[in-house]
Amino acid sequence: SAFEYAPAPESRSVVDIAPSYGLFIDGEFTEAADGKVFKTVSPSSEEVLSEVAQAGAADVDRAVKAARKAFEKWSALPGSERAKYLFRIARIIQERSRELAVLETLDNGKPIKETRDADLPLVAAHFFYYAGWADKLDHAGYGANPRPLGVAGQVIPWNFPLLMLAWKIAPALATGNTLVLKPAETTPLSALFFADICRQAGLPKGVVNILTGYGDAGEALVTHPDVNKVAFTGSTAVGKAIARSVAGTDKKVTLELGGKGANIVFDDAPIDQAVEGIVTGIFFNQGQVCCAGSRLLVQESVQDEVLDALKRRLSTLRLGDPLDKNTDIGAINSAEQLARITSLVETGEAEGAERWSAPCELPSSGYWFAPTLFTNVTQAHTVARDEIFGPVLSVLSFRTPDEAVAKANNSQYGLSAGIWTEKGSRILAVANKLRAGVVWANTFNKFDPTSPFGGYKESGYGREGGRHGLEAYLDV
Ligand code: TXE
Repeated sequence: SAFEYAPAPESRSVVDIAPSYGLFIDGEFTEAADGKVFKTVSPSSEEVLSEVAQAGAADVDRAVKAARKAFEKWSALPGSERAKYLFRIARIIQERSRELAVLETLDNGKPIKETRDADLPLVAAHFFYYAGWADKLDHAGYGANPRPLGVAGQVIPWNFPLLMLAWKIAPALATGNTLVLKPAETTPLSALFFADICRQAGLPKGVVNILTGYGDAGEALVTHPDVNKVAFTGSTAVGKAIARSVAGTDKKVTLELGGKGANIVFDDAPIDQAVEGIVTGIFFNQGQVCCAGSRLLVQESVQDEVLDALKRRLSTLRLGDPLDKNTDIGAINSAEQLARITSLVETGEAEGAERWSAPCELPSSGYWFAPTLFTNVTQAHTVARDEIFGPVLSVLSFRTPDEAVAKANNSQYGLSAGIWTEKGSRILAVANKLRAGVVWANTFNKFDPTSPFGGYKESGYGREGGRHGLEAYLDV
Protein backbone atom coordinates (compact mmCIF):
# COMPACT_ATOMS: atom_id res chain seq x y z
CA SER A 1 0.00 0.00 0.00
CA ALA A 2 0.97 3.63 -0.31
CA PHE A 3 1.61 3.70 3.42
CA GLU A 4 4.13 0.90 3.45
CA TYR A 5 7.71 1.98 3.95
CA ALA A 6 9.89 0.10 1.47
CA PRO A 7 13.24 1.75 0.82
CA ALA A 8 15.30 0.37 -2.06
CA PRO A 9 18.07 -2.10 -1.27
CA GLU A 10 21.49 -0.50 -0.74
CA SER A 11 23.14 -0.27 -4.12
CA ARG A 12 25.77 -2.89 -4.87
CA SER A 13 27.34 -0.46 -7.28
CA VAL A 14 28.88 1.64 -4.48
CA VAL A 15 31.58 -1.01 -4.16
CA ASP A 16 33.94 -2.02 -6.92
CA ILE A 17 35.11 -5.59 -6.30
CA ALA A 18 37.99 -6.69 -8.53
CA PRO A 19 37.89 -10.21 -10.04
CA SER A 20 41.07 -11.12 -8.16
CA TYR A 21 43.24 -9.90 -5.27
CA GLY A 22 46.78 -10.60 -4.12
CA LEU A 23 48.32 -10.82 -0.66
CA PHE A 24 49.35 -7.47 0.85
CA ILE A 25 53.03 -7.74 1.77
CA ASP A 26 55.48 -4.86 2.28
CA GLY A 27 53.03 -2.35 0.87
CA GLU A 28 52.36 -4.22 -2.39
CA PHE A 29 49.69 -6.62 -3.58
CA THR A 30 51.41 -9.81 -4.68
CA GLU A 31 50.59 -13.38 -5.73
CA ALA A 32 51.15 -16.30 -3.37
CA ALA A 33 54.58 -17.91 -3.83
CA ASP A 34 52.97 -21.11 -5.12
CA GLY A 35 50.33 -19.22 -7.14
CA LYS A 36 47.39 -20.71 -5.20
CA VAL A 37 44.04 -18.88 -5.09
CA PHE A 38 40.58 -19.49 -3.61
CA LYS A 39 37.12 -18.08 -4.22
CA THR A 40 35.05 -16.00 -1.85
CA VAL A 41 31.30 -16.42 -2.10
CA SER A 42 28.38 -14.24 -1.03
CA PRO A 43 26.47 -16.35 1.52
CA SER A 44 23.13 -14.73 0.65
CA SER A 45 23.28 -15.61 -3.06
CA GLU A 46 26.16 -18.11 -3.42
CA GLU A 47 27.56 -15.81 -6.11
CA VAL A 48 31.36 -15.80 -6.43
CA LEU A 49 32.51 -12.31 -5.46
CA SER A 50 36.21 -12.61 -6.21
CA GLU A 51 39.24 -14.85 -6.24
CA VAL A 52 41.96 -14.15 -3.69
CA ALA A 53 45.51 -15.37 -3.20
CA GLN A 54 45.94 -18.27 -0.77
CA ALA A 55 48.93 -17.72 1.50
CA GLY A 56 51.29 -20.57 2.40
CA ALA A 57 54.26 -20.83 4.76
CA ALA A 58 56.63 -19.08 2.30
CA ASP A 59 54.29 -16.07 2.14
CA VAL A 60 54.02 -15.98 5.93
CA ASP A 61 57.80 -15.85 6.12
CA ARG A 62 57.98 -13.05 3.57
CA ALA A 63 55.32 -11.01 5.41
CA VAL A 64 56.94 -11.51 8.83
CA LYS A 65 60.31 -10.38 7.40
CA ALA A 66 58.65 -7.24 5.98
CA ALA A 67 57.01 -6.53 9.33
CA ARG A 68 60.31 -7.07 11.18
CA LYS A 69 62.12 -4.66 8.90
CA ALA A 70 59.39 -2.03 9.27
CA PHE A 71 59.38 -2.44 13.07
CA GLU A 72 62.69 -0.62 13.51
CA LYS A 73 61.46 2.66 12.07
CA TRP A 74 57.80 2.38 13.11
CA SER A 75 58.60 1.74 16.76
CA ALA A 76 61.11 4.62 16.77
CA LEU A 77 58.53 7.17 15.57
CA PRO A 78 57.25 9.54 18.23
CA GLY A 79 53.76 8.49 19.33
CA SER A 80 52.38 11.76 17.97
CA GLU A 81 53.54 10.70 14.47
CA ARG A 82 51.97 7.25 14.73
CA ALA A 83 48.77 8.95 15.90
CA LYS A 84 48.60 10.95 12.67
CA TYR A 85 48.47 7.75 10.63
CA LEU A 86 45.79 6.25 12.87
CA PHE A 87 43.66 9.39 12.70
CA ARG A 88 44.07 9.38 8.91
CA ILE A 89 42.99 5.73 8.69
CA ALA A 90 39.98 6.47 10.93
CA ARG A 91 38.89 9.35 8.72
CA ILE A 92 39.28 7.35 5.51
CA ILE A 93 37.16 4.58 7.04
CA GLN A 94 34.46 7.15 7.75
CA GLU A 95 34.67 8.55 4.22
CA ARG A 96 34.47 5.08 2.70
CA SER A 97 32.02 3.61 5.21
CA ARG A 98 29.11 3.17 2.79
CA GLU A 99 31.34 1.24 0.39
CA LEU A 100 32.81 -0.85 3.22
CA ALA A 101 29.38 -1.57 4.72
CA VAL A 102 28.07 -2.90 1.41
CA LEU A 103 31.24 -4.93 0.87
CA GLU A 104 31.02 -6.47 4.35
CA THR A 105 27.34 -7.30 3.87
CA LEU A 106 28.09 -9.00 0.53
CA ASP A 107 31.01 -11.07 1.83
CA ASN A 108 29.57 -11.91 5.27
CA GLY A 109 25.78 -12.01 4.73
CA LYS A 110 24.82 -9.77 7.67
CA PRO A 111 22.13 -7.08 7.25
CA ILE A 112 23.23 -3.70 5.89
CA LYS A 113 21.48 -2.07 8.85
CA GLU A 114 24.09 -3.74 11.10
CA THR A 115 27.20 -3.09 8.98
CA ARG A 116 26.08 0.51 8.44
CA ASP A 117 24.95 1.34 11.99
CA ALA A 118 27.11 -0.95 14.15
CA ASP A 119 30.18 -2.47 12.47
CA LEU A 120 31.47 0.53 10.52
CA PRO A 121 30.95 3.23 13.19
CA LEU A 122 32.69 0.96 15.72
CA VAL A 123 35.59 0.27 13.34
CA ALA A 124 36.23 4.00 12.94
CA ALA A 125 35.75 4.55 16.68
CA HIS A 126 38.47 2.01 17.51
CA PHE A 127 41.00 3.76 15.29
CA PHE A 128 40.09 7.17 16.73
CA TYR A 129 40.28 5.81 20.28
CA TYR A 130 43.70 4.17 19.92
CA ALA A 131 45.02 7.12 17.90
CA GLY A 132 44.35 9.11 21.04
CA TRP A 133 46.55 6.79 23.12
CA ALA A 134 49.57 6.77 20.77
CA ASP A 135 51.10 10.01 22.04
CA LYS A 136 50.37 9.23 25.70
CA LEU A 137 52.48 6.09 25.88
CA ASP A 138 55.48 7.75 27.43
CA HIS A 139 56.35 7.85 31.09
CA ALA A 140 54.42 11.03 31.72
CA GLY A 141 51.25 9.84 30.05
CA TYR A 142 51.27 6.16 31.02
CA GLY A 143 52.98 6.16 34.39
CA ALA A 144 55.64 3.71 33.21
CA ASN A 145 57.94 3.24 30.25
CA PRO A 146 56.18 0.87 27.88
CA ARG A 147 57.84 -0.73 24.82
CA PRO A 148 56.24 -2.46 21.85
CA LEU A 149 56.69 -6.24 21.62
CA GLY A 150 57.73 -6.39 17.95
CA VAL A 151 55.88 -8.26 15.22
CA ALA A 152 52.29 -9.33 15.96
CA GLY A 153 50.68 -12.32 14.24
CA GLN A 154 46.92 -11.81 14.27
CA VAL A 155 44.25 -14.30 13.21
CA ILE A 156 40.59 -13.27 13.07
CA PRO A 157 37.20 -14.90 12.38
CA TRP A 158 34.42 -14.16 9.91
CA ASN A 159 31.60 -12.89 12.12
CA PHE A 160 32.81 -9.25 12.33
CA PRO A 161 35.60 -9.20 9.75
CA LEU A 162 36.41 -5.50 9.76
CA LEU A 163 35.60 -4.92 13.42
CA MET A 164 37.83 -7.79 14.57
CA LEU A 165 40.54 -6.36 12.32
CA ALA A 166 40.15 -2.98 14.04
CA TRP A 167 40.30 -4.60 17.51
CA LYS A 168 43.59 -6.19 16.51
CA ILE A 169 45.28 -3.57 14.33
CA ALA A 170 44.45 -0.27 16.06
CA PRO A 171 46.11 -1.07 19.43
CA ALA A 172 49.06 -2.81 17.73
CA LEU A 173 49.84 0.26 15.63
CA ALA A 174 49.26 2.76 18.43
CA THR A 175 51.79 0.95 20.62
CA GLY A 176 54.46 0.82 17.88
CA ASN A 177 54.19 -2.83 16.86
CA THR A 178 54.05 -4.00 13.25
CA LEU A 179 51.85 -6.88 12.19
CA VAL A 180 50.74 -9.63 9.87
CA LEU A 181 47.00 -10.31 9.94
CA LYS A 182 45.12 -13.27 8.50
CA PRO A 183 41.39 -12.78 7.95
CA ALA A 184 39.03 -15.78 7.86
CA GLU A 185 38.79 -17.71 4.59
CA THR A 186 35.09 -16.95 4.11
CA THR A 187 35.46 -13.16 4.55
CA PRO A 188 38.77 -11.99 3.07
CA LEU A 189 37.59 -8.90 1.19
CA SER A 190 37.24 -6.14 3.77
CA ALA A 191 40.78 -6.81 5.07
CA LEU A 192 42.08 -6.35 1.53
CA PHE A 193 40.15 -3.10 1.20
CA PHE A 194 41.73 -2.10 4.51
CA ALA A 195 45.15 -2.78 2.97
CA ASP A 196 44.20 -0.28 0.28
CA ILE A 197 43.22 2.21 2.99
CA CYS A 198 46.70 1.79 4.56
CA ARG A 199 48.22 2.76 1.21
CA GLN A 200 45.81 5.68 0.88
CA ALA A 201 46.88 6.85 4.36
CA GLY A 202 50.55 6.66 3.36
CA LEU A 203 51.33 4.12 6.07
CA PRO A 204 55.00 3.05 5.72
CA LYS A 205 55.50 -0.23 3.86
CA GLY A 206 55.57 -3.41 5.90
CA VAL A 207 53.85 -1.98 9.00
CA VAL A 208 50.58 -3.76 8.09
CA ASN A 209 50.62 -6.99 6.07
CA ILE A 210 47.46 -8.92 5.15
CA LEU A 211 47.58 -12.61 4.25
CA THR A 212 44.38 -14.20 2.97
CA GLY A 213 44.23 -17.95 3.38
CA TYR A 214 43.14 -20.91 5.46
CA GLY A 215 43.97 -22.34 8.89
CA ASP A 216 47.35 -23.67 7.70
CA ALA A 217 48.46 -20.08 7.01
CA GLY A 218 47.16 -19.08 10.44
CA GLU A 219 49.13 -21.87 12.04
CA ALA A 220 52.32 -20.96 10.14
CA LEU A 221 51.85 -17.35 11.28
CA VAL A 222 51.29 -17.95 14.98
CA THR A 223 54.18 -20.46 15.18
CA HIS A 224 56.63 -18.36 13.15
CA PRO A 225 59.78 -17.95 15.29
CA ASP A 226 60.05 -14.22 14.54
CA VAL A 227 56.50 -13.40 15.68
CA ASN A 228 56.57 -11.94 19.19
CA LYS A 229 52.89 -11.57 19.91
CA VAL A 230 49.93 -13.73 18.92
CA ALA A 231 46.37 -12.40 18.95
CA PHE A 232 43.61 -14.83 18.05
CA THR A 233 39.83 -14.66 17.92
CA GLY A 234 37.99 -17.82 16.90
CA SER A 235 36.90 -21.23 18.08
CA THR A 236 37.89 -22.61 21.47
CA ALA A 237 39.35 -25.72 19.78
CA VAL A 238 41.75 -23.70 17.61
CA GLY A 239 42.53 -21.37 20.52
CA LYS A 240 43.63 -24.33 22.62
CA ALA A 241 45.70 -25.69 19.73
CA ILE A 242 47.44 -22.31 19.43
CA ALA A 243 48.12 -22.21 23.19
CA ARG A 244 49.73 -25.65 22.91
CA SER A 245 51.79 -24.76 19.86
CA VAL A 246 53.26 -21.59 21.39
CA ALA A 247 53.91 -23.17 24.78
CA GLY A 248 57.65 -23.17 25.43
CA THR A 249 58.25 -20.06 23.31
CA ASP A 250 58.53 -16.44 24.48
CA LYS A 251 55.48 -15.34 22.49
CA LYS A 252 52.83 -13.32 24.31
CA VAL A 253 49.34 -14.59 23.56
CA THR A 254 45.77 -13.32 23.85
CA LEU A 255 42.85 -15.59 22.97
CA GLU A 256 39.25 -14.53 22.48
CA LEU A 257 37.17 -17.68 22.12
CA GLY A 258 33.63 -19.00 22.37
CA GLY A 259 30.79 -18.21 24.74
CA LYS A 260 27.38 -19.26 26.01
CA GLY A 261 26.09 -16.03 27.50
CA ALA A 262 23.23 -16.04 29.99
CA ASN A 263 20.57 -13.36 29.62
CA ILE A 264 18.76 -13.23 32.99
CA VAL A 265 15.24 -11.78 33.15
CA PHE A 266 13.82 -11.11 36.63
CA ASP A 267 10.09 -10.82 37.28
CA ASP A 268 10.26 -7.07 37.88
CA ALA A 269 11.87 -6.33 34.49
CA PRO A 270 9.97 -4.20 31.96
CA ILE A 271 8.93 -7.11 29.72
CA ASP A 272 8.76 -5.25 26.39
CA GLN A 273 12.23 -3.82 26.88
CA ALA A 274 13.60 -7.19 27.98
CA VAL A 275 12.14 -8.88 24.91
CA GLU A 276 13.91 -6.37 22.66
CA GLY A 277 17.13 -7.09 24.56
CA ILE A 278 16.68 -10.84 24.23
CA VAL A 279 16.21 -10.42 20.46
CA THR A 280 19.30 -8.21 20.16
CA GLY A 281 21.21 -10.59 22.39
CA ILE A 282 20.80 -13.66 20.24
CA PHE A 283 19.53 -12.63 16.81
CA PHE A 284 21.98 -9.78 16.12
CA ASN A 285 24.31 -11.02 13.34
CA GLN A 286 22.23 -14.24 13.16
CA GLY A 287 23.59 -15.21 16.57
CA GLN A 288 27.11 -15.53 15.18
CA VAL A 289 28.48 -13.50 18.07
CA CYS A 290 30.90 -14.83 20.70
CA CYS A 291 29.17 -12.83 23.44
CA ALA A 292 25.62 -13.65 22.28
CA GLY A 293 22.97 -14.10 24.96
CA SER A 294 22.31 -17.65 23.78
CA ARG A 295 20.83 -18.88 27.08
CA LEU A 296 17.71 -17.11 28.33
CA LEU A 297 17.25 -17.54 32.07
CA VAL A 298 13.77 -16.30 32.92
CA GLN A 299 12.14 -16.14 36.35
CA GLU A 300 9.39 -18.76 36.56
CA SER A 301 6.56 -16.34 37.41
CA VAL A 302 7.00 -14.38 34.15
CA GLN A 303 8.15 -17.20 31.87
CA ASP A 304 4.87 -17.61 29.96
CA GLU A 305 4.44 -13.88 29.50
CA VAL A 306 8.02 -13.45 28.24
CA LEU A 307 7.81 -16.41 25.86
CA ASP A 308 4.51 -15.25 24.37
CA ALA A 309 5.87 -11.75 23.79
CA LEU A 310 9.10 -13.16 22.38
CA LYS A 311 7.35 -15.43 19.88
CA ARG A 312 5.14 -12.53 18.76
CA ARG A 313 8.21 -10.36 18.26
CA LEU A 314 10.18 -13.05 16.41
CA SER A 315 7.26 -13.51 14.02
CA THR A 316 7.71 -9.91 12.88
CA LEU A 317 11.44 -10.13 12.08
CA ARG A 318 12.24 -9.87 8.37
CA LEU A 319 14.63 -12.43 6.98
CA GLY A 320 16.08 -12.00 3.48
CA ASP A 321 18.23 -9.85 1.21
CA PRO A 322 20.88 -8.42 3.54
CA LEU A 323 21.26 -5.33 1.32
CA ASP A 324 17.61 -4.41 1.98
CA LYS A 325 17.55 -1.74 4.67
CA ASN A 326 14.50 -3.39 6.30
CA THR A 327 16.14 -6.78 6.76
CA ASP A 328 16.61 -7.93 10.36
CA ILE A 329 18.00 -11.43 9.76
CA GLY A 330 20.58 -12.02 7.04
CA ALA A 331 22.35 -15.13 5.79
CA ILE A 332 24.47 -17.56 7.79
CA ASN A 333 28.11 -16.99 6.84
CA SER A 334 28.90 -20.33 5.20
CA ALA A 335 27.52 -23.73 4.28
CA GLU A 336 29.80 -25.23 7.00
CA GLN A 337 28.40 -22.94 9.67
CA LEU A 338 24.82 -23.68 8.56
CA ALA A 339 25.58 -27.41 8.79
CA ARG A 340 26.99 -26.94 12.32
CA ILE A 341 23.88 -25.03 13.45
CA THR A 342 21.55 -27.56 11.84
CA SER A 343 23.33 -30.47 13.47
CA LEU A 344 23.21 -28.91 16.96
CA VAL A 345 19.51 -28.09 16.55
CA GLU A 346 18.85 -31.71 15.55
CA THR A 347 20.73 -32.84 18.65
CA GLY A 348 18.53 -30.53 20.73
CA GLU A 349 15.37 -32.12 19.32
CA ALA A 350 16.76 -35.66 19.71
CA GLU A 351 17.56 -34.96 23.38
CA GLY A 352 13.96 -33.90 23.99
CA ALA A 353 14.08 -30.11 24.03
CA GLU A 354 11.06 -28.48 22.39
CA ARG A 355 11.79 -26.50 19.23
CA TRP A 356 9.87 -23.49 17.93
CA SER A 357 10.97 -21.62 14.78
CA ALA A 358 9.64 -18.28 13.57
CA PRO A 359 7.34 -18.66 10.57
CA CYS A 360 9.36 -17.24 7.70
CA GLU A 361 10.11 -18.22 4.16
CA LEU A 362 13.76 -19.02 3.47
CA PRO A 363 15.23 -17.84 0.13
CA SER A 364 15.99 -20.64 -2.33
CA SER A 365 19.70 -19.86 -2.71
CA GLY A 366 22.17 -18.95 0.02
CA TYR A 367 22.53 -20.16 3.62
CA TRP A 368 19.60 -19.40 5.92
CA PHE A 369 18.24 -20.39 9.30
CA ALA A 370 14.99 -19.14 10.83
CA PRO A 371 15.06 -17.60 14.35
CA THR A 372 14.57 -20.56 16.69
CA LEU A 373 13.77 -21.14 20.37
CA PHE A 374 14.25 -24.22 22.52
CA THR A 375 12.05 -24.68 25.61
CA ASN A 376 11.89 -27.63 28.02
CA VAL A 377 15.64 -27.29 28.23
CA THR A 378 17.67 -28.65 31.16
CA GLN A 379 21.26 -27.77 31.99
CA ALA A 380 22.36 -31.19 30.79
CA HIS A 381 21.09 -30.59 27.26
CA THR A 382 23.69 -30.00 24.54
CA VAL A 383 21.83 -26.85 23.43
CA ALA A 384 22.24 -25.44 26.95
CA ARG A 385 25.99 -26.09 27.01
CA ASP A 386 27.54 -25.91 23.54
CA GLU A 387 28.04 -22.73 21.56
CA ILE A 388 25.67 -22.96 18.56
CA PHE A 389 26.80 -19.69 16.94
CA GLY A 390 23.51 -19.28 15.13
CA PRO A 391 20.03 -17.77 15.62
CA VAL A 392 19.04 -20.29 18.29
CA LEU A 393 18.01 -19.43 21.87
CA SER A 394 17.79 -21.98 24.68
CA VAL A 395 15.29 -21.05 27.39
CA LEU A 396 15.71 -22.12 31.02
CA SER A 397 13.87 -20.88 34.10
CA PHE A 398 14.80 -20.09 37.71
CA ARG A 399 13.07 -19.21 40.96
CA THR A 400 15.55 -17.19 43.03
CA PRO A 401 18.46 -14.84 42.23
CA ASP A 402 20.92 -17.39 43.68
CA GLU A 403 19.57 -20.08 41.36
CA ALA A 404 19.91 -17.68 38.41
CA VAL A 405 23.55 -17.02 39.29
CA ALA A 406 24.31 -20.71 39.74
CA LYS A 407 22.76 -21.58 36.38
CA ALA A 408 24.42 -18.68 34.58
CA ASN A 409 27.84 -19.73 35.92
CA ASN A 410 27.26 -23.39 35.08
CA SER A 411 29.20 -23.18 31.82
CA GLN A 412 32.65 -23.92 30.51
CA TYR A 413 32.54 -20.39 29.08
CA GLY A 414 32.51 -16.97 30.72
CA LEU A 415 32.33 -14.24 28.13
CA SER A 416 29.07 -12.36 28.59
CA ALA A 417 25.87 -12.09 30.61
CA GLY A 418 22.86 -9.80 30.87
CA ILE A 419 20.54 -8.80 33.72
CA TRP A 420 17.03 -7.38 33.34
CA THR A 421 15.51 -5.87 36.48
CA GLU A 422 14.25 -2.54 37.82
CA LYS A 423 16.31 -2.98 41.02
CA GLY A 424 19.71 -1.29 40.95
CA SER A 425 20.80 -3.16 44.07
CA ARG A 426 20.02 -6.48 42.40
CA ILE A 427 22.04 -5.52 39.31
CA LEU A 428 25.12 -4.93 41.48
CA ALA A 429 24.63 -8.01 43.63
CA VAL A 430 24.09 -10.38 40.70
CA ALA A 431 26.70 -8.84 38.38
CA ASN A 432 29.41 -9.27 41.01
CA LYS A 433 28.68 -12.99 41.27
CA LEU A 434 28.71 -13.69 37.52
CA ARG A 435 31.90 -15.14 36.10
CA ALA A 436 31.79 -13.32 32.77
CA GLY A 437 34.04 -10.74 31.12
CA VAL A 438 31.14 -8.42 30.37
CA VAL A 439 27.81 -8.06 32.17
CA TRP A 440 25.18 -5.81 30.63
CA ALA A 441 22.28 -4.46 32.66
CA ASN A 442 18.98 -3.70 30.91
CA THR A 443 20.75 -3.80 27.54
CA PHE A 444 22.79 -6.33 25.54
CA ASN A 445 25.51 -6.46 22.88
CA LYS A 446 26.56 -2.86 23.47
CA PHE A 447 30.20 -2.18 22.59
CA ASP A 448 32.55 0.70 23.14
CA PRO A 449 36.25 1.02 22.35
CA THR A 450 36.95 2.37 25.83
CA SER A 451 35.81 -0.87 27.54
CA PRO A 452 38.02 -3.93 27.92
CA PHE A 453 36.50 -7.08 26.42
CA GLY A 454 37.48 -10.70 26.99
CA GLY A 455 36.69 -13.93 28.71
CA TYR A 456 36.83 -15.99 31.87
CA LYS A 457 37.37 -19.75 31.76
CA GLU A 458 37.39 -21.33 28.29
CA SER A 459 36.34 -18.06 26.66
CA GLY A 460 40.03 -17.18 26.58
CA TYR A 461 42.48 -14.81 28.22
CA GLY A 462 43.69 -11.27 27.81
CA ARG A 463 41.58 -8.20 27.14
CA GLU A 464 40.99 -6.17 24.00
CA GLY A 465 39.70 -2.61 24.03
CA GLY A 466 40.30 0.22 26.44
CA ARG A 467 43.54 0.79 28.30
CA HIS A 468 43.78 -2.94 29.05
CA GLY A 469 43.87 -3.63 25.32
CA LEU A 470 47.16 -1.71 25.11
CA GLU A 471 48.82 -3.98 27.64
CA ALA A 472 48.57 -6.96 25.30
CA TYR A 473 50.99 -5.17 22.96
CA LEU A 474 53.45 -3.75 25.48
CA ASP A 475 56.24 -4.68 27.79
CA VAL A 476 56.36 -2.25 30.69
O1 TXE B 1 36.51 -21.18 13.58
P1 TXE B 1 38.09 -21.26 13.46
P2 TXE B 1 35.40 -21.66 12.51
C1 TXE B 1 33.25 -20.68 17.04
C2 TXE B 1 31.81 -20.91 16.69
C3 TXE B 1 31.89 -21.58 15.37
C4 TXE B 1 33.12 -22.42 15.53
C5 TXE B 1 33.85 -22.82 14.28
O2 TXE B 1 31.24 -21.76 17.66
O3 TXE B 1 30.75 -22.37 15.12
O4 TXE B 1 33.98 -21.62 16.29
O5 TXE B 1 34.11 -21.69 13.45
C6 TXE B 1 41.88 -19.66 11.57
N1 TXE B 1 45.99 -22.05 13.59
N2 TXE B 1 33.72 -19.34 16.69
O6 TXE B 1 35.68 -23.03 12.04
O7 TXE B 1 38.49 -22.47 12.71
C7 TXE B 1 40.82 -19.64 10.51
O8 TXE B 1 41.40 -19.67 9.22
C8 TXE B 1 45.76 -20.73 13.40
C9 TXE B 1 33.66 -18.36 17.74
O9 TXE B 1 35.25 -20.62 11.50
O10 TXE B 1 38.59 -21.09 14.84
C10 TXE B 1 40.11 -18.33 10.83
O11 TXE B 1 40.86 -17.22 10.34
N3 TXE B 1 44.63 -20.27 12.84
C11 TXE B 1 34.48 -17.17 17.41
C12 TXE B 1 40.13 -18.29 12.36
O12 TXE B 1 41.19 -19.19 12.73
C13 TXE B 1 43.68 -21.14 12.46
C14 TXE B 1 34.46 -16.71 16.01
C15 TXE B 1 38.84 -18.75 13.04
O13 TXE B 1 38.47 -20.00 12.55
C16 TXE B 1 43.84 -22.53 12.64
C17 TXE B 1 34.53 -17.81 15.06
C18 TXE B 1 45.06 -22.98 13.24
N4 TXE B 1 45.31 -24.27 13.48
C19 TXE B 1 34.12 -19.06 15.43
N5 TXE B 1 42.73 -23.15 12.19
C20 TXE B 1 34.43 -16.03 18.35
N6 TXE B 1 35.16 -16.12 19.45
O14 TXE B 1 33.80 -15.04 18.11
C21 TXE B 1 41.89 -22.20 11.74
N7 TXE B 1 42.45 -20.98 11.90
